[in-house]
Parts: sequence; structure tokens; C-alpha cells
Amino acid sequence: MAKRLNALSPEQVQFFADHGYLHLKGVFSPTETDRLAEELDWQIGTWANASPGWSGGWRQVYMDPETEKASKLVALHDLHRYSRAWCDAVCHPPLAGAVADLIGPNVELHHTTLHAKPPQTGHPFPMHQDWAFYKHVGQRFVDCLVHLDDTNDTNGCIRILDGSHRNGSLAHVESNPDGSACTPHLPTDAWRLDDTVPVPASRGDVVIFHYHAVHGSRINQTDRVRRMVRIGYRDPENVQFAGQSKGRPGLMVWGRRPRSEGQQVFPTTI
Ligand SMILES: O=C(O)CCC(=O)C(=O)O
Repeated sequence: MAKRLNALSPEQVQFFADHGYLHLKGVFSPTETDRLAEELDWQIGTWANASPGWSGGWRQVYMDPETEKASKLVALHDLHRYSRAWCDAVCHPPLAGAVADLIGPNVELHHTTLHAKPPQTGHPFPMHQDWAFYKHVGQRFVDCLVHLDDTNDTNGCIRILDGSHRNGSLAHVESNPDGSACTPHLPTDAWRLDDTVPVPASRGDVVIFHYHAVHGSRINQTDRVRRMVRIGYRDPENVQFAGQSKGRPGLMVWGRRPRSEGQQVFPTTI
């Protein structure tokens, strides 16, 4: 018997299985998106950090020296800890239900991350898998990009290497030639942004992709900020062994947390 789906059609589930990503239109209504954008702007003004962004030799390949010096990324992790609106967003049933259709029946929030690309100099992203930032053993992990602005290639929409999730996890460049650490990325000579599919989207849309899907984005060349928030979700039984937020239990946004043999309850102090 066919699996009963919560939010997606069988065709959408198949598209994700084949391509490693899925574009969902209008997941958040214009009113919901306005509220999220307003809260995000408050967070950007109050808590977020503007920095040169990701490090590594890829910067010299993607940007000329002047742009590279000026390039900035505004980022903040775990927005749901700072505004109720973003707490609602991570549990939003049309989104959580769609994720349950792809990796469920049980879905745990792993993190939220803001990436705002400032006008003109907003940071491009080199080709990478998100798996390299939060390494887990299994397949059941998706990232969802919530769009607060319309995107296209000129302001740096997400670009995905079609079907690349089927390669599994890949070794990333994680250090510079002098041995110092850099942000994980794939070698620029073998993995090219030009080979990816642009996925332009509208405010309120969500682009979901598998954490093994190779992706990146171009610099923001417009005179307006491009705001996007990534929400990472996993099957609570997909065990993390390295990276961001390792060992931190998240909210259950769909289903239940199964108990494995001998598993202890979470401590109440840290
Ligand atoms: O914000 C972007 O353009 C790229 C985002 C990205 O690569 C990611 O969230 O992993």
C-alpha cells in the first residue's frame, strides 16, 4: 500500500529522490512571511554578526581581489532562540509535514541559520555539501531554505548540482596550505558552480535539499539585501559524530523520539 503523505504529492517525493532537492512554493503566506522578515530584521539589528564570511582558497577563485576584501556575510545561528516567530516557523505544519514525507515519520530540528547577503558585496558560497558542517552517519537529514526575498542569479539564489546527493558524503577541503583551518568546501577545480542548476524562488517559498546535495551560490550584485534562513532537520535516529551542534538535542517537530536500548533521558543541567 502507498505511504500516506502529510504535505507532499508522490511526484514531489519522487522528484526529491531523483534530484536531491525540491522547490515548495508559498509554504509561508505573505502575512506569515512579513512577520518572519520583520523579526529577522530585528534579529539582524540586535544579534547578528557581519563578517568576511567563509574562509579558504576558494575566495580567490570566486572573487577578484577588491571584491574579496569588501565581501561580507551577515549570519546568526539558532534564530528560534531569539524570536517566537521563528520558533513558530520551525514547527510550521506545512513545512514540518513536508520534511516528514521525505525523512520521517519522526523529525527533529537540528539548527536554524541566517545567511543575509548585503547589497553588491554579499558573499558567494563555494560548492559544498552541508553534511561537511554537521557530519552524521545516515541519510535522513534535509536542509530547508526559507526565502525572505525573491531570489535569482543576480542576487545569489541557491544553485544545486542535480542528482549529486547520490554520491554520498564527500571529502572537503578543511585546511589551508599552511595547515590552518578553513571553512569546508569542495576543490574548486573539480566542482564548478557553472555546472549547477539555479533554483530562483519567491518570498515565502522553501527549497529543501538533501545534506549530501552539492550546492553553492553567486555574489549578490544588486542594491538590495538577500535574506535566507536555513532550517536543518534530521531523523532523531541519525547520529551526529562531528560538527555544528553535535550532541545537542533539538525540538521534535513531527512524530516521536524513539528510545534505543539503554538510552538515558536528557540531563537537566549542562
Ligand atoms: O545562502 C546561500 O546562498 C547559500 C546557502 C548555503 O550554501 C547553505 O545554507 O548551505
